[in-house]
Formats: sequence, structure tokens, C-alpha cells
Amino acid sequence: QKICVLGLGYIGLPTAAMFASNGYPIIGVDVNEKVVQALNQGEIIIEEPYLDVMVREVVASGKLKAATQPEEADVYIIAVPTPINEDKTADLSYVVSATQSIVPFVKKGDIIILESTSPPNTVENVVVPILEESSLHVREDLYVAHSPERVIPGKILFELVENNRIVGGINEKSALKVKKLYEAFVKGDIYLTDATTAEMCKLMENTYRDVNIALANELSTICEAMGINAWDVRAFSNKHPRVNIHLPGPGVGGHCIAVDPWFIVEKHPHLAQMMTLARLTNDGRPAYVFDKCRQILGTLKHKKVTILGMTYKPDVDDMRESPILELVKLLEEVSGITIALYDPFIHDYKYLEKDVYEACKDSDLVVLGVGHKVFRDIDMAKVYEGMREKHIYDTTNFFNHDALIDIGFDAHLLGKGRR
Ligand code: SAJ
Repeated sequence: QKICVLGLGYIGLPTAAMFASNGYPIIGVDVNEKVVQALNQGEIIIEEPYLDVMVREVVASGKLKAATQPEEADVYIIAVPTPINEDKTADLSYVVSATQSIVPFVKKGDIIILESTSPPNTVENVVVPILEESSLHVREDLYVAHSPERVIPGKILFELVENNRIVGGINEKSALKVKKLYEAFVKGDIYLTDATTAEMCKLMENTYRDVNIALANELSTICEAMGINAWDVRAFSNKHPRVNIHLPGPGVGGHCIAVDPWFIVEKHPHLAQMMTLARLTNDGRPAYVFDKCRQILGTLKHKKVTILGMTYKPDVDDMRESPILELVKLLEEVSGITIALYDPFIHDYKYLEKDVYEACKDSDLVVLGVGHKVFRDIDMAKVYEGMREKHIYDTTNFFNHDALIDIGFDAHLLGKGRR
């Protein structure tokens, strides 16, 4: 079976590489010529552990080739982005154009899988009608399914293999066919359902996380107001066998959790009250952190603020929807402020310093935005020495708070109130 993978991003590329390394001939399609050119030389332009090695091997062996246009295959996997519009509805234009692009090639017996995260009913109401533009009877002649990706950036190759998978078919024979295909490399269980249920499952997984993070964030603000420590509350409450309070922090970033709940909300805004409130709560976190910075310093005018970590979460190079970028935007509006950023995963950004001690030099406030593992090696006493006013604000409970106090810092921890 030849497979055509449309969209060579964080999901499409690892999926293509995985099938290729299991012996399937793959044509990977992307509208971005740079991605295609790089890939045909065995190179990748995203950072993900072990992916470069795997891609190099399958390109060298001739199993994976890239192109800007699809070609005839037996299986089509659509893994294009589904961004969000200004009005918080899904932008399905890439799904539409990818589906349209395969219409000239599909033939009886082909398999079409939508992997892109999409609002419920996208397969039934968007993909199937486009496929019907071919001369085929979709439900009899083609196998069509939604199989959402659920891998976490940073562990994509591991999770592609080990995670359980959902396959939602437009009918049972589609679901069964697609299950058999993924069994080429998936070691987790594969559960079968209908396409719309599968779409909702994917969205609900991320919404579950978003709502729980919002709850943790709300706990942190209440604890601060009450002079107690939310991290202790969380640790002790989580000793209960049925409680799992999530981590409070400076906000929810990434292209999934901060986006997906809206794809449910758009279907029934009046019914999705908790989901909406969670989204707004988490979106309000950078402003909350900004206010706290102002409180700590009295005024931000003519002060220097240094932020450690700018990506949307630790140990990735991805800044999409990062709440720290929102925080930077808010700080930028203060007149006379000096901003310095330090993040070893980012190589090009305004205010970026290459050296952490240089970034913290003469600073009045150091904010820990994202706790990359390598930050463990920072000599905090040296940071302290170089600073002007000696304030530090840890937004993720990364540092040993007492150790910072011992060094002499005026140490603040998100979620920890002062009595
Ligand atoms: N975050 C918190 N508190 C927490 C957990 C996360 O504030 O307790 C923040 C993180 O700092 C980050 C954001 O949430 O800014 C999202 O990070 P994440 O690690 O929770 O998730 P993603 O966006 O990297 O990946 C999620 C995963 N979904 C779930 O765990 C339910 C992944 O499995 C999905 O495949 C991915 O979304 C996706 O593509 O949808």
C-alpha cells in the first residue's frame, strides 16, 4: 500500500516517517517548498527527539519522498493544520484544500484518514461531500475515518507507537480497515467508533485538561489572596485516590489545549459554559502575572525585567500561543522598561540574550516563565550578585523557593500567598 501524507508538520512528518520505517512507500506532501526540499535531502526543520535520525534513514532508503503536490496512492492521510479564526471558530481551509487536492486521484478501495483536530462533524459535513465530487460513491467505494493524533510534543515518536488510538469511521468497514493500517506500528489499543464521536473525543481530552488547569489556576489565585500555598494544597489533595489537581502556572500555550475547546464551543456556545470560562480564565493568566510583576516592583517604569523561558512549555522549541509572549507584549507597553529574555531553545527573538547572567545583569526582577531542565544548572547566587533590585518571581514552582530566600532574594512564588 502506498501512502500519501498531506501536511508535514509536527504530526504528519512523524507519522510519514513511522510508516516509512515500517516498510510502506510514502509520498509526503506540503505546500511549503522549504519543507519539501529539506526533506528530500533527509533534513527536517522542526525539533523533535530522534525524528531527524528516523527521517534521514527513510529518505536515504527511498521509502519517504516529499513533493508539493499529491500523487496517486492507496491511502491518504490528512494531517494539515486547523488554526483558529479571530472569532474563535475553526479555520478548515487547509482541510478543505487538502481534501480537494486528492479528489482527482482517489479510486475505489482507497482509504482516506483525517488526522487533523477538527470540530465534530468535519468528516461527515466537510470531507465526505468533497470526496463525493469524485465519481465515486463514498460510503460504498472508499474507506473514510477520523483518527485523531494525541501525541505530546517532545515524546512524539514514543507516543505514536505506545498510545492508544481512536478510529472513527463513516461506517464500520472504514473503521476496521483503518485500524488494520495503524496496527503496522501502534502497540497501544485501537478503539473503533464513528467519525463524529472520534472528533469529539480528541477535543474533549484537551478540554478536560484545559478546564482542570483553569481550576488549578483559580485555586492559586485564591490561595494567594488567603496567604496560603496552593502547591501544598495541591500536593496534599492529590494524595486522595480520586483527585488530580493540575499545575497552576502563567497560562496555557501550544496549538492544542489553548485552541481545541473553542472547536466544541463553536458548536453550542450556550451549552459550553464551563469550557468557555476555563478558556477565558487561562487566557487571563499572562495579565495576572503582569499585574503581579507590577505589584512586586511598585512600578515597572524604568525597571529591568528578565524572563527565563519563553516557549509554551519546558524543553521544547515551540513558542506557539506561549503565554510568556503575551506577558512580553504587556511589559512592552510600559514606558521606560527594559526587557531581557533568556531561552536556550530560542535562537532569534527581540530582547533575547545568549547568556543567562548577562540577561539578569542589573535586572530588578527575574521571572521564571518556563522551567527548562537546563535551568537547573544556573548559578542563582551569581544571578543574585549581578542584579540591581533582587526580586524573583517563579511562575511554575521550578526553583527551590527556600533556597532562593537563603541566597537573599525577595522571592515570590505563583500560588503562594504571603500572610
Ligand atoms: N499546563 C499547565 N498546567 C498543567 C499542564 C499543562 O499550565 O497542569 C500548560 C503547559 O505549560 C502548556 C499547556 O498547558 O502551556 C499545554 O501543555 P501540555 O503539555 O498539557 O499539552 P500539549 O499542548 O503539549 O499537548 C496536548 C496533549 N493533550 C493531552 O495531554 C490531553 C497531547 O496528548 C495532544 O496530542 C496535544 O495536546 C494535541 O496535539 O492536541
